Formats: sequence, C-alpha cells, structure tokens
Amino acid sequence: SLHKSQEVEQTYIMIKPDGVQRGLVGEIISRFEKKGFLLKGLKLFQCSKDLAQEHYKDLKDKPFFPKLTDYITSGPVVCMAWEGDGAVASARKLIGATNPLQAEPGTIRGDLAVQTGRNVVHGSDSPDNGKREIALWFKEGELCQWESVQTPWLT
Ligand code: 3AN
Repeated sequence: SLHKSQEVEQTYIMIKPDGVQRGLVGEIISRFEKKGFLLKGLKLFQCSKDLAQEHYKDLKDKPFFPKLTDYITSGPVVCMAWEGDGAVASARKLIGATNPLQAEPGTIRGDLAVQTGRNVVHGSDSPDNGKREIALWFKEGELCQWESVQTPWLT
C-alpha cells in the first residue's frame, strides 16, 4: 500500500554526465541491482541549471559550485530512485569516498574514477535528502510502485 511504501527508505542515485559519456551506465546500475535494492524510478534526463542549483543548494557557497553545476548540466544524467532498508548509507558505501583517489577499490568511484570533479555518480547523504531529491528529480507518475519477487529472499 501507499502507506507502507512511504516508510521504506529511498535514496536518489544519479549517474553524472561523465558516467553516461564513458559508457558506465550498465555497470553502475548493475551494482545497485545486484546488491538487492528495489528500483522505483529510472530515466535519462538533461537537467536545467536551475534544477542543478536546487539539487546542490547546500554547496552554493563553495568555490567549486559554478563548476559543479556546469558539469551536471553538461550532458544527460541517469536519475534513479532505489528503495530498501538502509539504502541511503549502503548506497554511499557502494559509491565510495567523494575523492575517487581515496575511494576504496570495490566501490564505484574507487574502481571507475580519478577526479573529485568527475566522480561519476551521486548518492543522497540522508533519508530526508533521499526524499527531497527524488521529489526534485521525478514527477509523480514517473515512479513505479511494484515489489520484486526476489524481495522475500533479500529481506
Ligand atoms: P558526495 O557526492 O560524495 O556526497 P559532496 O556532497 O561533498 O560529496 O559533494 C557533492 C559533489 O560536489 C561531489 N560529488 C563532487 O562532484 C563535487 N565536489 C565536492 N567537493 C569538491 C571539490 N573539493 N572540488 C570540486 N568538486 C567537488
């Protein structure tokens, strides 16, 4: 039911333009899929500067903010909503440290990236931000309510 699904934690994961340009979309999606989270939303999307600025509003006073919003708007991104208990923190572990040179091998950034300003993927940093970001990047009809038949084996 709607009530139940609202209580399950969701995280907003986004493959950034470098990940799309480098042909890493399948590789990155696969890691979340194999982990066992449930995909509730997925689209390829070219975002506006306004949306990028809103998404990263907590960083608006950082010196790299203009470069960051230029980067995010430089080409299509892949927007995803993934659901599961503990999905936010676990996705951050799968993604790895912000600086890919410090990210552990086995993480997405540790395996696939070298630059902080080109770190291939975004993941929400809290359940509240997960909700906020999913609402920001997806329209209501773009999210699917469904349950995987695998779920009983994973939870
Ligand atoms: P994370 O993406 O690991 O949550 P945040 O939220 O601190 O890291 O930063 C958001 C994004 O801003 C990063 N993914 C990265 O693209 C960019 N960024 C963060 N720190 C820097 C930096 N020192 N120089 C350039 N870009 C940065």
